[in-house]
Amino acid sequence: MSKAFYVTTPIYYVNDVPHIGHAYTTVIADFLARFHRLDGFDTYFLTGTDEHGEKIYQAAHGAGIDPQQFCDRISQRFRDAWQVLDISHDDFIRTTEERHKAVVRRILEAVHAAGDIYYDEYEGLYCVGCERFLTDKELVNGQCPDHLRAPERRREGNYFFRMEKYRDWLRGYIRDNPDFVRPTGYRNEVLALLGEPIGDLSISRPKGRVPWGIELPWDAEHVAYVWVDALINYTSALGFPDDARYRAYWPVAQHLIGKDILKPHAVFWPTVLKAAGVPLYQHLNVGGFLKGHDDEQKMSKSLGNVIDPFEMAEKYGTDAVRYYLLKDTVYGQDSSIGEQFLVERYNADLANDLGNLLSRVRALLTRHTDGVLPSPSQQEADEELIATGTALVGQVRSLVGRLRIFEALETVMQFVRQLNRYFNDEAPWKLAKDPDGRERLGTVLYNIAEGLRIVSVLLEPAMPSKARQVRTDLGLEDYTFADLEAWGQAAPGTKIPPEADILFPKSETGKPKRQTPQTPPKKEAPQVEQISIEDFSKVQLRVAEVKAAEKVEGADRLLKLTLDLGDETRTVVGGIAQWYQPEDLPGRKVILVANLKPAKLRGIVSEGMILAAEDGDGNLVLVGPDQDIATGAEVH
Ligand code: ME8
Repeated sequence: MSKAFYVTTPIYYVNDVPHIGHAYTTVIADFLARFHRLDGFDTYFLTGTDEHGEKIYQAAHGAGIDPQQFCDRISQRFRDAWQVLDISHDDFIRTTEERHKAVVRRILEAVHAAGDIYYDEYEGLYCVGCERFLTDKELVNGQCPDHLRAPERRREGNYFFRMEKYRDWLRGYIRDNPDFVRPTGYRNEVLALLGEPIGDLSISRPKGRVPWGIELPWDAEHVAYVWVDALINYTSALGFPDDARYRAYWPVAQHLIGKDILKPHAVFWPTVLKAAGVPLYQHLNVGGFLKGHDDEQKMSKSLGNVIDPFEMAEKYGTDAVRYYLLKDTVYGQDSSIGEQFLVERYNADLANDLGNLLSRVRALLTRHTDGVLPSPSQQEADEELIATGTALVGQVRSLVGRLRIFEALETVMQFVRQLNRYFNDEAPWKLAKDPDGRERLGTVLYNIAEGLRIVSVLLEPAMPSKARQVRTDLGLEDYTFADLEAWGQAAPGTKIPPEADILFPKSETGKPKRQTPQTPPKKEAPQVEQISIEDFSKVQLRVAEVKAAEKVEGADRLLKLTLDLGDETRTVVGGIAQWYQPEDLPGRKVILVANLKPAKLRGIVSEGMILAAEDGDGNLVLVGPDQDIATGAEVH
């Protein structure tokens, strides 16, 4: 294999257990690794845990256990977490492993030998959360903006790396290599940082204060500063400098990080590599933060605003969580996430657009072609579908190459929607009833199955097991991206299995068990009385947040809701029990007709009415604000 791909995640600190932020970066790395494997790249994917330093030492102390035992325990939790999320890493490095320590010593030796290390006294503001000295400029109201704590003033004897010496060189390198740090916003941030003196970097801690680290090769009274120790993992895991993996993968190394650790990766790491005479990595890919829907801050355990990805995986399935994280965030930018949005994405893209199409085509194949993929005879009406389907892999490849992951997935989902339109336009269920329609029926069903084959391979990096299920349900095997450029590779004559589980069962989500929302059948237009704007203005509509919901005893259709309007709380009874589970409603914003005369329903006084839309089959969907807005807001 000639093409190689090497992707790394940050190695996560073991003072915290795995959370959604870790999961996010790791899922993106896994997506890229799986994508490149399917695209014929010799791929290596590294993750791991960062186990030295003051923060970990303090955490182990706090837990009252030996630091190594503490690290073993939490590191294992990361491994377990990655198993739950179906992460396909090739290696998991721990900085307390001997293979890592040896490389740290070797690289520090090289920098020392180059004359770039000296000893000095240092005084500065240290943030233990960041494990680094912060400059005055980095503080917001005297606090570290990431950890919301004031740093400590410290003075101690440290070894220093002559980082400032490499500033001009690094600035030139980043200017000449526009893709070295991406997206561009972060590249500009680094260039701005390098526009002013960056000083030298303290690379050691006296063992008397921080005993938990790797001893410096030339002074056993000091241990390596945790960031220098940690960054070196990207090379130690490859068996730097002699292993074949190092030679194969290091030249194409791509790091994935969150924006919180830009400076160590974009400034400390390249300058240390340069001083040690080691070539630089190829790309630094910087992701934004995930935030809870109303949060300004990133999610983190210490800030107490965490959504648990493992709980979500249990509830909605691993692939749904992976898909959501990849599809509803813009890589490089901050994104708001929440369970409600996950459910919406699940229902719209996965259960409806993809899952329903698969089950509809399977049902027709089973009923009308003996469960066998027919041999197609294409017509002009099929050309557009075939052209889009075969162009897809190229488009997706180009988008993923530029880390536009959500757009890549959206391009695939657009094709899924095109397949749905084709299905509806060609109406195979009607063709089945027409004695002259058999051949056309076969072609239409074949094309949908073939389209789903292409879709399944392109979705596999995001949803490995559901994508395979799409193929298994159609009797198809695995493919690579090379098999997606020509239409017709699903072999006619393939037998589909008679039974299959529903791909994305709606009931799993605890949400309405509606079928695909379809345009309501056109009814005779009812005679609707026109009203004036004055009439309408009599109706007071307000945004309300559901605080609690429960079933009304003895009434199958009714739910009793407690609504918050900001300035008051209301009880409202609504006929939505068939479509909504009570536990799914709290936190949801709805529109309330606030000045409706109270009415008694089943002994409960209902103080208003919530709005819902109804389709031709009598299914109800709650109406809510398009974006988050203050509770109590008036609707005009
Ligand atoms: O910084 N949104 O480890 P760490 C998105 N050990 N990503 C988030 C996030 C959020 N709310 N919170 C965390 C360290 N992350 C060092 C790294 S590497 C040589 C050493 C992700 O456990 C994001 O990728 O604090 C961030 O960079 C990383 O977790 C920090 O993990």
